Amino acid sequence: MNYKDYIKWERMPTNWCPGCAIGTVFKQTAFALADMDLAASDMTVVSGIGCSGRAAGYFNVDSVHVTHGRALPVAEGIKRANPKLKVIVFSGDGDLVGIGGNHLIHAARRDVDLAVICINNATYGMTGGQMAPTTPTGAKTLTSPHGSSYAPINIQGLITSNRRHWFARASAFHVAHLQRTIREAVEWPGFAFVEVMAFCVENFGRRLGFKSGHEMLVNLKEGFKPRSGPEGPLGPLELGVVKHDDQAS
Ligand SMILES: Cc1ncc(C[n+]2csc(CCOP(=O)(O)OP(=O)(O)O)c2C)c(N)n1
Repeated sequence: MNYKDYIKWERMPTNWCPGCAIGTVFKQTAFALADMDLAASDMTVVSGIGCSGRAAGYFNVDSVHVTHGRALPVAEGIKRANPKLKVIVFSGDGDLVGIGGNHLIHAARRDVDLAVICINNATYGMTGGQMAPTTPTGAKTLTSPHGSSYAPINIQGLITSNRRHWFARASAFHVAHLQRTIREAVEWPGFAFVEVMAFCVENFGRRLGFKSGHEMLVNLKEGFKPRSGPEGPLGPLELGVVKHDDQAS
């Protein structure tokens, strides 16, 4: 199949702002699905609420756009009802890690066979750029005008605290790596979580002094690098995969 087959063209253009990172991740997901030649009838996409969550309506497959924070339990229900389906969750950090955080802990702990693509723009983008659990310390947001005084949640630590786990960090700039990572996540038989480092120019980036999506892309390019060592946890600015399969040995 061609990547264009996975997109609902009649819904274009998307409601994402010019320069938004979500479109890039959406397109790389379509590329990865085409690379796997996955039939639309063999997969489904589930999204929660938020700008990232709008993606469910743009994939040309059966998909569900569910209430805020509830993408994982709905995805799990679909997987349990039809285990042959590849179930992909495409949603934001606020949805998956903030309001849906408890579902995340337990879906990962139970190793539910889902591929989760989390757009981490470090804010609640759709509602105006409030501080999220992923917001870096010191970052100015709508609700932390003097800078966040909290440490961001350690998503990698949370996922990899489970004996069997698959966690990846990718970025909206490093697209070849992102596409390979999404493919590996969909193929992994268990809970696979891709943290995609992204950005929100309109509701977050401008407060930080960025003038365009391009400037924020350059920031990702300069900030994040592929992991330097082959094993072990990723450093905070490293991209790569951390996995452990205790069923394989
Ligand atoms: C139960 C509930 N609480 C709050 C909201 C308001 N709300 C809508 S989108 C959103 C933030 C989504 O943030 P994120 O998942 O990071 O997605 P982004 O928009 O940044 O892509 C919030 C808080 C809601 N719709 N429902």
